[in-house]
Amino acid sequence: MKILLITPAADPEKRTNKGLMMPQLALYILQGLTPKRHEVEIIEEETEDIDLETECDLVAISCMTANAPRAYELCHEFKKRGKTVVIGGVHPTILPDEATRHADCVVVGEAEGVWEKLLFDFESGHLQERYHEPTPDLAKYVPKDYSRIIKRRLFKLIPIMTTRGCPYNCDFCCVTNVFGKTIRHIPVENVVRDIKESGAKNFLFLDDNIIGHAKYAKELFTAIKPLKIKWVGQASVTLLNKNPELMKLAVESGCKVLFLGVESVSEEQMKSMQKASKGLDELKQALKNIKKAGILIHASMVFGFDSDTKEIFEETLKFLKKTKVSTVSLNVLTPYPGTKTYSDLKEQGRLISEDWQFYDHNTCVFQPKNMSPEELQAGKLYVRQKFYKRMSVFNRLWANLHNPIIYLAMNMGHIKQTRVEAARFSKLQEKIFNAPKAQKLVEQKEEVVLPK
Ligand code: B12
Ligand code: SF4
Repeated sequence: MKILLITPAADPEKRTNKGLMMPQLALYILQGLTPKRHEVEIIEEETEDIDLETECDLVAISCMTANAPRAYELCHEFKKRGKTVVIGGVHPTILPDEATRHADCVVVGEAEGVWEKLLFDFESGHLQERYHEPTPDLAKYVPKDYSRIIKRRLFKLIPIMTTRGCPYNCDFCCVTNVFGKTIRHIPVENVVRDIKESGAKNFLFLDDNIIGHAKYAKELFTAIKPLKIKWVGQASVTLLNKNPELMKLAVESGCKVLFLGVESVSEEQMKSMQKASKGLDELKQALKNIKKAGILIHASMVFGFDSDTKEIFEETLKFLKKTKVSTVSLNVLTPYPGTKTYSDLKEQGRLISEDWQFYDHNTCVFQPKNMSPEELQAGKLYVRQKFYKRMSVFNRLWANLHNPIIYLAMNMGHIKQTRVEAARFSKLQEKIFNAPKAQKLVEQKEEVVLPK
C-alpha cells in the first residue's frame, strides 16, 4: 500500500524559506519503521505543496500545537476524499481527545513500538482509534533515508536525536509530558551509523540537552570525533560550564554552535527555574567560557513571565549586547496545552486566545501580569530590531571571530526574519489583541475553544 507522511505548515500561505526549513525527523523515523513492501511519500508543507488528490491508502500527519489547526483541516480534506487519516506528534499526544474529533486514529507518544502494529491492523481492517506504547524501545536501529534532504536543502543539516525525555519539567514546557522524565538514549553505535549512512557532514542534534547525561555525552562525542563532522546542538548553560572537559570534547567532535536556553535575565525568574544558573554573574561567566572554547552561542530568551515588567526589554538587550552572543531567539511565553503555565493562566482567566495557530512562541496569547499583551509583543520586537541592527551585528562580530562565516550567515537570516516579524505585528493587533473575541475568551474560563 501507499502511505503519505505529512507535516503541515502552520500557515500554508506564508511558508518558510524552502532551502532553510528544518526537516522533520519524525517523518524519517516513520519511513524507517515502515516495512519495505509499502511505498512511502514524505511531504513537508513548509517547503512543498500538498496534492489532496494524491493516490494513497493511508495518510499520516505529524503536528505540534501551532500547526494543529492546519493538520485538522487536512484530516477533513483527506477524509472527504475517502482516505483514512492517522495523526500523531506533540499536540495529539497532549490532547488526544481533541485530535480524535478530526482523525480516524490518534497515536499518543512515540512511534517506536506502535507504527508497525498500526500498519498491520490497518491492512487487516482492524485499525484502532488510539495507539500508545508507554515504554518504547529505542535500542533497535531505525534506518533513515535522508537523500531528499541532501538533494533539496541549502545547508543540508541532518537532524539527529540521541536522547528522549527531560528530568526538569519546566512550567512552560511540554517535553516531559511527551517523552517522560527519564532520559533515554539511542545507543551510540546507532547514532554513528546514522551519521555514516547519511553521507552528510553537517548535523543538528535535536536533543533538548545534548549533555544532559554526561557519561553518554562523553561516549557520543568520543565516538563521533573521528568522523570529522560539524554539528549544532542544544545544551544547558550551567551543566556545560561545570564540565570543561566535556566542553572541550564537544568542540573536538565538531560542535560549532550551541542553542542555549538562557530564558530570562530576571533574577527572580532565574531562581524559580530548576535548570537555571545561580544568578546573572554566573550566567555571564558561563557564556564567556563557552565562547572561549570556540562555540558560537545562539541564546533563547522568553518574555512574559509574571516577574517581567516593562524594564525587562532594556535589561535583556543590555545583557545580550554585553555577553555578545552570536544570535538570539526572542520568544513570548506560550502556555502550551498540558503545561503548568497553561493550567495556571486558564484558571486565572488570563488566556486571550485558544486558537492554536497563535501558540507559536511568537505571539502573546495571554494577559501578562505587568503589561498589556500588545506591549509584550512590541517589547519583544523592539529588542529584536535593536539586536539585529547592522551596527550591532558588526559590533558583536569581534567577539565571534572563531567562526565568522557561520556568525554572519546566522545573523543575515535573523535580519530578514526581523522584517517579517515587524510586518506581522500590525496584523496581530487586528487579529487578537483588540478583537472582541479576545475579551469573550477571557470571560469563558472553562470552555476550550476549538480551532476552526
Ligand atoms: C527540532 C525542533 C523544531 C524544528 C523542526 C520542527 C519540525 N518540523 O520537526 C524547528 C526549528 C523548525 C521547530 C519549529 C517550531 N517548534 Co520546535 N522543536 C523541535 C525539537 C527541539 C525537536 C523536535 C523533534 O524532531 N523531535 C524528535 C522527534 C523524533 O520527535 P517528535 O517529532 O515528537 O516525533 C515522535 C513522536 O511524537 C511520534 N510522532 C510524531 N509525529 C507523528 C505522526 C504519526 C502519524 C505517528 C504515528 C507518530 C508521530 O513519533 C516520533 C518518534 O517517536 C522539539 C523539542 C522536542 N524534544 O521534541 C521542539 C518542539 C517540538 N517545538 C516546539 C515549538 C513551540 C516550535 C515552534 C512553534 C517555535 C517557533 N516559534 O518557531 C515552531 C513550530 C513550527 C511549525 N511547523 O509549526 C515545541 C512544541 C510545543 C507544542 N505543544 O507545540 C517543542 C516541544 C519545544 C518545547 N520545548 O516547547 N522546532
Ligand atoms: S525547557 Fe528544556 S529543560 Fe525545561 S523541561 Fe523543557 S526541555 Fe527540559
